Amino acid sequence: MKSVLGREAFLTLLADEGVTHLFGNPGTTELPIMAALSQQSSINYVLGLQESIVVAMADGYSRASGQLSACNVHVAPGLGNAMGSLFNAYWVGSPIIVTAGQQELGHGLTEPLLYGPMLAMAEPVSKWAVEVTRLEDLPRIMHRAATIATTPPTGPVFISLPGDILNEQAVLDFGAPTRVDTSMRPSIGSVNALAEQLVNAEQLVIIAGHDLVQADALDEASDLAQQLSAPVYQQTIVHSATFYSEHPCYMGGLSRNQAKVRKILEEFDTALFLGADVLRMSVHSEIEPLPPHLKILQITERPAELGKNYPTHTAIQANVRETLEALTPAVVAAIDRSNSRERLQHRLTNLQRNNWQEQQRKLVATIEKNFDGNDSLINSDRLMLEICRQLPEDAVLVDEALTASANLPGLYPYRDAKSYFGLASGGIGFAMAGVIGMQLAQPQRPHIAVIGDGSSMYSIQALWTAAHLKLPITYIIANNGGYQIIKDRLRQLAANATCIGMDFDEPPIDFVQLATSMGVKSIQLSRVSNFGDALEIAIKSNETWLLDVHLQVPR
Ligand SMILES: Cc1ncc(C[n+]2csc(CCOP(=O)(O)OP(=O)(O)O)c2C)c(N)n1
Ligand SMILES: [Mg+2]
Repeated sequence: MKSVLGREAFLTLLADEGVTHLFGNPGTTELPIMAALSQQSSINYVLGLQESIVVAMADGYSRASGQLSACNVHVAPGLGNAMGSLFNAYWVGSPIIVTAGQQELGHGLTEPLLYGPMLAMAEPVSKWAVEVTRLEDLPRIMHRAATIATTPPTGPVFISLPGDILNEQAVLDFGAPTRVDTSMRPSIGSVNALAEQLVNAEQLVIIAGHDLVQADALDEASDLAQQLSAPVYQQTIVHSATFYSEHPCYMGGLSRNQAKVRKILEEFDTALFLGADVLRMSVHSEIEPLPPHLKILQITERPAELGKNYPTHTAIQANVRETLEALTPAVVAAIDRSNSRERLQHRLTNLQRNNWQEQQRKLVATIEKNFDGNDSLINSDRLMLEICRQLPEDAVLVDEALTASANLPGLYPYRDAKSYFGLASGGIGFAMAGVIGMQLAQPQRPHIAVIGDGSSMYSIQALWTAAHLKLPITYIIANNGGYQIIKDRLRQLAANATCIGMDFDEPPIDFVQLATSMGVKSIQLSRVSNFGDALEIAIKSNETWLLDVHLQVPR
């Protein structure tokens, strides 16, 4: 064992935990880390020009790779800037080690510039928040942080790094990483009982959720649905590709509208929530989305989601993929035992009349019908259709376009678990930076991010990082000149209200100039044909592009 500086140990420990990129924004309290970075070659530093961007990049990296990521923000005000992004990462369960430099131990007591209670700030949005108070503890803290972050329910952890700890030298035992094996199956008894419930249900529905993406279990979920000929809906909050859209059993999203959800679920007697939250909603409604007669069966690795809001008949804490591997054969056996195959297959014929593919066909026809030629001005549905038509097979689509992408889940087929990422927590401003982390995690895949003009402006300076790293990302700004969704909701609340503070018109925002100023190629478009051509050029260029698409907005 040799003597090392704390700052060098910090980077070595990150590398030992499998971290390859450190997303960051430096200040004086991070200088020790910046000094150490220049002495090593295993960790790439990715500069973000504001801390919310730094954390969103790490979040994007973890969401796309499923792996631990790391980021480093500046002391209290920097962590403050990062809170919105940390909220998003916590909500979606991204395993991130978030660190910040802190003033030297004891110096904080005198309340110098920038000092603040970082642990108290980070705690509500972290699985664990800790300050290193002895260099000897650094290896244990780093390894424990990584273990906590990566163990389901996964999520970010926060470590405060005082300057004197980073600059101190000591002989350290570096320890080693631990990854907890949580690939747990329920007991055979539970699996068989669940299989019976599923086969004997008169009217069964499956709700596909986020755990399926995290566990990469889309094949397994498809097999189960196929065997049961059960309709599958996507969970209420759409933020990832939870099921194969073109599967004959797939019916589309449940939506976040209580009345619609209630109407869909009303006709079933049993619902299997497969790695899904049970009806997490957005805005309040007097309507209860869950029909009282519906029997809930739920499988998730996130214990706090089990039986959280509703009595749950069967609540299983287990890995969805492992459970499905045991459950589907048990279901097949139960079907054979009860001679139910014919009854179940009959369901499939009914489903196919109105499944996702059929709905998509109708939606495309409606959009086409309202379309008067390639030279026409583009509206949001046409924009989404063009994007779907042009996307290369292996593309990743990142979506934060709010009203403009309302019909996107009905048009864009999810074909693998890492092909689509949407707004998760409701906190906007993720996508501009998130797509950078995603691109770094899946570098062989072209990335296209469609983002509302309003949402993009929360983190527009992420463009600089994309340009700096020369990333093949095509940003598409769905530009409707303001906060359309807020306008729509205000009109629902008070029909005659004037929309104050929701338009970007005096002056309008010039996205082409913004992009150009940060080294990103850009063009403004408003016609369908021009958009199609520009998108093709942008995707093929292998460079960062921003297409500023001015949309026709219905008044
Ligand atoms: C961090 C954060 N700040 C504010 C909001 C409130 N909000 C939700 S949607 C929205 C407007 C989004 O505008 P844009 O991206 O242009 O989409 P559009 O509604 O125009 O389709 C705002 C301000 C939010 N959800 N999150
Ligand atoms: Mg807008």
